[in-house]
Amino acid sequence: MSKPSVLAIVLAGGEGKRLMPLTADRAKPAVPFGGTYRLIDFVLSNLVNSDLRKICVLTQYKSHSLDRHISVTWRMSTLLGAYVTSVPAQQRTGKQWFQGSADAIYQSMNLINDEDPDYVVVFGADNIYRMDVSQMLDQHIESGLDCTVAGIRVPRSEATAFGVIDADENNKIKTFLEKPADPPGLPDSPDESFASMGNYIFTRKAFVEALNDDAARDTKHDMGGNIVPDFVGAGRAGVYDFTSNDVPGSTQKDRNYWRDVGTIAAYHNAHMDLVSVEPEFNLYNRKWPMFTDQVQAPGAKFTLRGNAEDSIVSAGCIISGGDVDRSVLSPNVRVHKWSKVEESILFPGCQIGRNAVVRRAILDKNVHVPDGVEIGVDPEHDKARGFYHEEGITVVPKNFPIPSP
Ligand code: ADQ
Repeated sequence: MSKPSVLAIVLAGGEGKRLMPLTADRAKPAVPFGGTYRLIDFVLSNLVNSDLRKICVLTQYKSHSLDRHISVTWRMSTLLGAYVTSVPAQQRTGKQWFQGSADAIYQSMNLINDEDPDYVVVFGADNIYRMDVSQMLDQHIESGLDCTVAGIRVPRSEATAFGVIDADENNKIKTFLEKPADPPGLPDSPDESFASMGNYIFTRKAFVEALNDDAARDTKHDMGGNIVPDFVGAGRAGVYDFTSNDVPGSTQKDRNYWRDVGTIAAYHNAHMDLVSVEPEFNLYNRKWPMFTDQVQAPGAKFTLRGNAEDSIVSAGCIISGGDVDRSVLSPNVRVHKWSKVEESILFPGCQIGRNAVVRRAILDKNVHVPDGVEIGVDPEHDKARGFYHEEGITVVPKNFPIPSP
């Protein structure tokens, strides 16, 4: 059997309002993660590792740093039939930006027509996980259905943020409720719901028809709100159970890890997992590598008894006499004498002065903490200085000028 042709579309237009101020200047998929990555690197690495190499990334909101990251890091060879291209909203069908995620694809229909694929893979750009997409594609093709949705069990209390799936024993979806106020639990586990991961595979012809039908109707033009329920209503949708996914090199612990890092607390938590001794999400699996742009910088340097424990320290950092504990340092960070950085995430170019304290904080790019300044020690003081503070975590916006004490 000849290999099916597949076009992958990555939806990367999300604003990420709940990640403010990290999304004040960049789209959510461009938010840095794990020291050197951006959120979008995870879905793109999964697609490329799964041998899906024709990829269009649909962008919209504050897409400059996202576009730059994609063109610098992810450019592939069209000669080899492999490409990752970012496609900004183009107002092709009228004088408006994309309405919802389905409209984003409808307005970019030329990409599907040009590539002429048998199947279209549509994935979100915001989640941290490792997945062999070819296993989901195999199930989709074998089922003969038009739409397959990836599903994962989540705590019922969190399921209001997701599409909730009820499927029969043959994985055919019976009902799909987008962000229900009172999500149903599972028969074998009432405190859990079966949630859509926002990752879909469609048979091309049926997908194009569904997008055209939806465009002609007065809907929200949303993938989870409209397109998927349409396929479910027609009895043409199945679910792919993410727990059956098996990625080379994954450990029992990091198998089926999937996180939405859409809030500051969830984002911080995911980083604390990365620096734990046995993390749930293992960045060091060389059989399924996560790719990103590697900065041109020398190795991290530790001088004057500078120390880092249970931490990720990226290239170009210098820890001169400071103490770093359970933290993630992006490239080119400086930590000076007698300072303390704990349970924090420091974006590129941050500098921590002498005798400074940074605790349970996220410092966006190029934040310079003057000598003796404390961040994350007194929440009221943090707020008074114009920092964000929520659920015990302080966030200092990009380039924020912090006065000396
Ligand atoms: P949400 O994540 O809330 O729920 P949405 O805000 O549409 O849905 O984001 C989905 C993806 O589309 C994200 O990657 C986002 O960046 C992107 N996106 C949103 N609007 C876009 C636009 N106009 N142009 C381009 N890209 C856009 C969805 C599903 C739920 C599912 C969760 C899982 O609707 O059913 O449970 O994802 O996280």
